Amino acid sequence: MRRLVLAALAALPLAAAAQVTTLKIVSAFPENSFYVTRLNTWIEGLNNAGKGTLQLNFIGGPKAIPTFEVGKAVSTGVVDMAMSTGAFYTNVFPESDALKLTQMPVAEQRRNGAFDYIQKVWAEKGNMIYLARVVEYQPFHLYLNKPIEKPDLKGLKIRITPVYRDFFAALGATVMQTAPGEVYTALERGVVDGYGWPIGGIFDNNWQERTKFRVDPGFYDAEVSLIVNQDAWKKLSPAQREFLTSQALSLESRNDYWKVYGQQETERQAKAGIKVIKFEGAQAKQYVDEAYEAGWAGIIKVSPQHGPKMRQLFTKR
Ligand code: 173
Repeated sequence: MRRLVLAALAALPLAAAAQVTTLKIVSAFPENSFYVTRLNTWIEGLNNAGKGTLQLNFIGGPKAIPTFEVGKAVSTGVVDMAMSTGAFYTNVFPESDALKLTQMPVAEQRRNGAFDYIQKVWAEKGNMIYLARVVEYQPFHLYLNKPIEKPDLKGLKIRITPVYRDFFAALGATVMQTAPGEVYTALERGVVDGYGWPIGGIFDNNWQERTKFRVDPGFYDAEVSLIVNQDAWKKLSPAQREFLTSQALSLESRNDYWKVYGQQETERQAKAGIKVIKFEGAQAKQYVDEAYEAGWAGIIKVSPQHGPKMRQLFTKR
């Protein structure tokens, strides 16, 4: 009897060691993008700190799971986690694209009820835990190879994702959706006259070689976040959940970095010879106002249930 107890006790540390969980994570952005570089640095730190508890296994980018399939893969548990933007998984639930419209930092969203609301919708409609926003302070811009004199895109073919669809269509553009990985080829072949993208990142895949103009001002705020399959999340122990949350929060708390990155990328674009088409004064205000009007109209149309509440929570008063 005593022997049995001792044997059971001796087995305990082994049982505890067996509690290491490895989660599979993918990126909806290309393997060689700066977003992924930063993600991998974070994963490395997490894996060091999480020895014996929790490990992340980076499976890859769109070569592993295509950009617009990543949300489904997380929702169904094909992978446990992803770094994506909501625009890439409107095929799971359409509210996902609303995160581009937030007008306050995610730290404030965590205080004003916006974050709680996002978590509720993501869990109910996407079977996802919305863990942390890892990109912000990155306005979107329109990049062009043909000049325009006013906010009028008639006769122009523009590469989009759901992020820009309603706004660029409202300005008269013919729109064509592609994943980031297909932008260079579309520009090279002249299939599009321009594209939407945030202020940072166009150099990652050499788009500067095929870009003549950037239109200012920017609009919205690029959102890239970490999402977790809800079933995988529930299987984690409280300690593992706490660890993953604190690691994600640590990355999120360093989002001020994106302000510096935006500055650097603006300068780099100028050095690369990209000219700025700048709307000013009332025209600039009208351009940005129209972006938000068109964006919200699109969200509310597909989600009369959550759109109005999100608009209220996401809009700066
Ligand atoms: O692919 C895109 O243009 C897009 O929707 C996006 C969203 C967030 C960050 C970068 C790009």
